[in-house]
Amino acid sequence: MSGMSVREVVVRRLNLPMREPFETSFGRETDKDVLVVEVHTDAGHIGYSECVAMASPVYNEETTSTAWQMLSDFFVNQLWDQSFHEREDLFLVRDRLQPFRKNQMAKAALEMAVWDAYAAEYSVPLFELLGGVRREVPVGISVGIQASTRRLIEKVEGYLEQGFQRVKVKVRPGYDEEPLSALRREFPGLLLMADANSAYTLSDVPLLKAWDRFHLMMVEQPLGYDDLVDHATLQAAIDTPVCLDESIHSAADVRKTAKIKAGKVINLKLGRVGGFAEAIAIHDACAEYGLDLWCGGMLETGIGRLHNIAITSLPGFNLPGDTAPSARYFTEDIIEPAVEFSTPGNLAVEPLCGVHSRVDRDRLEHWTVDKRTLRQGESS
Ligand code: OSB
Ligand code: MG
Repeated sequence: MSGMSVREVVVRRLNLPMREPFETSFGRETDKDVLVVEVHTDAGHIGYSECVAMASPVYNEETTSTAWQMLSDFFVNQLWDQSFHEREDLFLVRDRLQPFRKNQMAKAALEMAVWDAYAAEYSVPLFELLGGVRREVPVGISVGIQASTRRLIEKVEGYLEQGFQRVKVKVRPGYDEEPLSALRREFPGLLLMADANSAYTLSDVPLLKAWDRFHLMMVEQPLGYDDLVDHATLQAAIDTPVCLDESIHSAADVRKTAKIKAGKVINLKLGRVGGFAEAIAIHDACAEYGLDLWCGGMLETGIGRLHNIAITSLPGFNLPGDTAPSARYFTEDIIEPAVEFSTPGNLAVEPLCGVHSRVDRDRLEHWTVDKRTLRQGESS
């Protein structure tokens, strides 16, 4: 057999309405401006992935538009002379994209679509291809900033009734102690955590130290998005475990985190780390250094959601992730059936040979606002 090769790549831009706005310390998202990548193989299979870059560069430096441009101008071209026989060959996609600096979300979109296509071409469940073992994974919920504490309590009550296994609240200076103490008062035994999306600085150490009284599972990315050193200073000063999100792009970052004790927990996002190959390396590094690990989210459509579930099946993911069911985000997802709880608070890891069988092509087409097909030899 000559192995899998790629015939063409289709990049789509979608505009998908969200059920409700999601507010963080860096802004408010009301609809999804998102790329979906399709990798078409010579044998006629299609691998899918979602690019989690946001409309504006507020979480990281990428945007939907820059990802579109990186893919069309630089990344897709790297696939034409590659062929994929064994699982090991899939790691070469990451290696080929590595000389280009940053833009991990754009790289991840292409890399994951190749893994997804390989799973389809060789009829192997994607979660097994990744090294997964778990068949059901626990999930928590990430709750955006709310208009009032009363509203927050109501929302959390509803989520707990649905079965979510832990609650993460978004915080920022001025919206922190009040919601956290209200939640702790209302739900004494709740697995509760806070995500600051880099909204604090070292001058807030006394404030963050005072949060020890809330017994949070962790505080996520309290300090600079590009920092590890100050997080180490903070971690030494507080009892609450520090979790890193924005600061982690590679297994090397995980090693540095462990070395200087910048945190005790890693939030892994496939897009932020450049895709599946690096995610596996990060998983292994967390096990090696004894860091806790869970899978974060970027308000994904069903395509990204199914990939998050697949990676979470690896044995080292030891805390509930942010990958909630589709209905938390969309009235109508672009996959059918949507992601739903298998049992309250848990998602089944289905043995999907790539996500193609779940993609609703009509809905995908319906929400597509722009589309570009790239083929070998055709200039962009
Ligand atoms: O920091 O984890 C984050 C959403 C968009 C950008 C950044 C983050 C988030 C979330 C939501 O917290 C996670 C989800 O429900 O997908
Ligand atoms: Mg976060």
